[in-house]
Amino acid sequence: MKKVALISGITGQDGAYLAELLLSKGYQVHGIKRRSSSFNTARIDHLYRDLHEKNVDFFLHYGDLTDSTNLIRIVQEIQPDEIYNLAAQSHVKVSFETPEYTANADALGTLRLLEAVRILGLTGKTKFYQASTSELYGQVQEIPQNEKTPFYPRSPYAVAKLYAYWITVNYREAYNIFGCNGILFNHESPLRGETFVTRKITRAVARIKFGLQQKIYLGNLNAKRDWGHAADYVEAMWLILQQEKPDDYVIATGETFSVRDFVELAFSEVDIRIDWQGEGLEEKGVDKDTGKVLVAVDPNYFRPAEVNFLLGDPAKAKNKLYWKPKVTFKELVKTMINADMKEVEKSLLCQRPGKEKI
Ligand code: NDP
Ligand code: GDR
Repeated sequence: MKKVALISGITGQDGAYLAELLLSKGYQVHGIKRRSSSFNTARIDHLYRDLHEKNVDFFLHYGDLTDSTNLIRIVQEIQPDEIYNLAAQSHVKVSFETPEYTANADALGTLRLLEAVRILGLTGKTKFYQASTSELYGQVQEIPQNEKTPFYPRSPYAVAKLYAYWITVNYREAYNIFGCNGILFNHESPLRGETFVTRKITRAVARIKFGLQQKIYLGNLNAKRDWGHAADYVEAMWLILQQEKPDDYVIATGETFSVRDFVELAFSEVDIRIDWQGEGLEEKGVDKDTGKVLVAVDPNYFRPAEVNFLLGDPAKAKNKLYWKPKVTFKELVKTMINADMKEVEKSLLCQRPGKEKI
């Protein structure tokens, strides 16, 4: 019998990598997707099979984490062995503008899924993975951050995720659910949403290189993050649910870099060297060879409360899960730049008359 997994947030970055991983391991994979007026399945279209074909192992269900009855019905129908709760309003800055919705989807959404498992009497069968986050550490209380570091969330997103973290722990203790938190530090990839800082930078660098954009506006260049590759991190999610006992794990690289470092490295991948001039709001990134301003600071991208520094300690994951990240920071930046350079090239070819149509 194939193992059955249900992934909420399957249309997102992590959902796409995780679905691919679980299919490669022989799982039957079900995903929850939201109804949208435009296509929202671009990241998983390559996994989709016509349901009339034989031996289809990939299924999508319409649903939403704000709709309990829908979640109960899906869980009842699928009877999953494993649930990966990846769905969330995941943008920290946006959560300051939509705090109530973020709490509803990210905090109560987690409760709704856990309740579905409990109400349906699946606590002994269904394992539950919660997508917890390094944002829980917020205003960091110790360096580096591990599973015992106190939390101090700094955004409506992080506060909602704090509830989700503890309700997962609570259902484990109260009802014996195999519920686990993966406290994942930032992880990126060519599939990263375009408004997160890494992808925003790599897209802009590619467009600037091809002359489609003059410069990029960013917020806090000093923020430091522990950045890994999403493909490595979904492997950790799976490992967390394969252990004998449910537990919580920090997943990180153990290295931290600033947004400025990321910008510099991204430009250097396309042979542009950046010189930093000025300070604070006046800081600019200038092309060393041409003198053109390529990076400027726009305070609109500042957050009402910022998380300035994150650095994870993945020792527990290394010792217990035998997990370690494969992709280095430099390789991550290179992979993302190469992918965005190809995207821009492709879009340019499509526009030029007389060129081969793609
Ligand atoms: P994305 O933003 O790429 O994906 C989020 C997914 O959640 C999308 O499929 C989105 O659907 C779906 N979603 C949003 N709201 C709802 C809702 N109300 N009901 C159902 N589905 C919904 O996030 P990532 O893949 O990067 O992250 C996955 C999870 O891990 C998130 O919970 C995030 O908060 C968390 N996390 C991410 C980290 C990272 O660095 N990437 C680090 C730590 C935690 P749609 O496509 O329709 O928008
Ligand atoms: P983060 O990711 O908030 O860490 O949350 P994001 O890439 O949005 O920001 C990282 C840091 O870069 C600074 N920054 C900017 N950020 C954005 N988005 N746009 C800008 O122009 C910009 N300029 C500077 C930010 O201020 C911040 O300090 C991500 C999400 O995936 C969460 O869901 C997840 O939980 C955490 O990572 C771990």
